[in-house]
Amino acid sequence: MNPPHVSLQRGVVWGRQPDSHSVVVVGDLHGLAGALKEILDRTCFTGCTLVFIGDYIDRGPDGDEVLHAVRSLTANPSAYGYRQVVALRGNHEDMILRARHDSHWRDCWQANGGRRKDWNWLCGHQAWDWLESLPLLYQHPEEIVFQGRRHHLIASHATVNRQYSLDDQKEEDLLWRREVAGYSHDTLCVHGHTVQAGGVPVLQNTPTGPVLMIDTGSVKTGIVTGASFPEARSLRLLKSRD
Ligand SMILES: [Mn+2]
Repeated sequence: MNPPHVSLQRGVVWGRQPDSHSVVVVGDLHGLAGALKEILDRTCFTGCTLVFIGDYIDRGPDGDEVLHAVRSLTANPSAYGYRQVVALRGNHEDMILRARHDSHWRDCWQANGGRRKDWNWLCGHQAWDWLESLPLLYQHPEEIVFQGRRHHLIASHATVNRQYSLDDQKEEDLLWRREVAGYSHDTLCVHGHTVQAGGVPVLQNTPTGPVLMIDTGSVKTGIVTGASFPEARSLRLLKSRD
């Protein structure tokens, strides 16, 4: 059943149709398994790299199904026609992990849309260690093309902090920080965590570099976005075929 304010779920691929030289970064899902299915229908068996930005659970109706799908995809990406699948940890995963051991965090998790069936899925599938093992930061190994220029691509649930090197980012920042500031002019930062109320990704060209915010609201708007970027090497390949 959908939450009362979401009558329709949509999974939208933003940018170029992915192929084997693409990376697709998927925003906050919050239990919208129907929207996830639409994104998977558009991206599976393309050979692309798929990166989930975290927040699989809470608020929406089917966090257990989303967890199941994300874990299956990360365990065996080639079975679904992906080059690689990476699932990052979001602040809602952080809350449910802390809620296991701490009643304050249990209250916090419940107050933020915690759902018993997500908890039950993690218990029933003995998936707590898997959830805890999820990384906080993704750096794509190839340069991508964004707005006609080559960029490095980094993705994390909340925002990176350019005070620190990428190897030395703080867990608290990557899970919770809302301040939007680019990392460098040749790096595209892709983040979730902060809802973009219009239901479309929002690019912020900050004085320190570009940041693309891709949490398109899920349980508020019904829209989950997968942002697709071509690798720079794919354009070289296209040119050499001309
Ligand atoms: Mn979220």
